[in-house]
Amino acid sequence: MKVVGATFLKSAMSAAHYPPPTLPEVAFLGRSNVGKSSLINTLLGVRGLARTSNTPGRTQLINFFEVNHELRFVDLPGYGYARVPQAVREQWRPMIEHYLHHRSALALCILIVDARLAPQPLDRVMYDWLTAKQRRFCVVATKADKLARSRLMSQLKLLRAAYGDQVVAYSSLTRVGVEPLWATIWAAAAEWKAQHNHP
Ligand SMILES: Nc1nc2c(ncn2[C@@H]2O[C@H](COP(=O)(O)OP(=O)(O)O)[C@@H](O)[C@H]2O)c(=O)[nH]1
Ligand SMILES: [Mg+2]
Repeated sequence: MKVVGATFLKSAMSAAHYPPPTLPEVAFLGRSNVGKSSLINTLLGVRGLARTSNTPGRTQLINFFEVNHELRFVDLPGYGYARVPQAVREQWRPMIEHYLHHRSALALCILIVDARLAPQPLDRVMYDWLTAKQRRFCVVATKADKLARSRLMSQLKLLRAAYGDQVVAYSSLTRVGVEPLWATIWAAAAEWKAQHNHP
């Protein structure tokens, strides 16, 4: 798909501030600093739309972006950053859980993991949770450019053993994985539209 227009829509903390659930949404999840903002920016081909930074844990709101007036990207706050104050961490869980559990517009979740690391406990928690909630989701292993090919292959094997065969290798630097990820997004959005009698 060609992205012709991607705009920031709004930030929200609670359901009252979500946009109306009129378009299929793709939600992005991952530990702080995993490369979530970079992934969103490279998918959309817009630099700096989702803010990339070296100060993880700062974005503690749900950010909505609209793509081609056809679907929305939802940037969920990153988890697992130790330096986030306890009070903020306690807000995180109900905020994310409410969105993931109740949002009718949610067509696909993208769980982003670090290609270099063994399955991380918090990622497994998210994986189990998405599985239990029967949400449609895929797992993306980003920063793939940081690994030599043979090492990437062995890491993918490890990650696929934990998360299933659908783990996609991704890099915001080389853009490897952009095409297959868009194909997955597009399929999920089309299915959502068919189920919701959307034109
Ligand atoms: N080499 C490489 N660096 C990346 C990649 N994705 C993100 N980064 C870097 O990792 C850091 C965190 O990225 P960011 O997108 O802000 O992570 P977020 O906290 O999950 O949103 C930044 O310094 C990025 O430049 C990638 O695919 N390859
Ligand atoms: Mg970010």
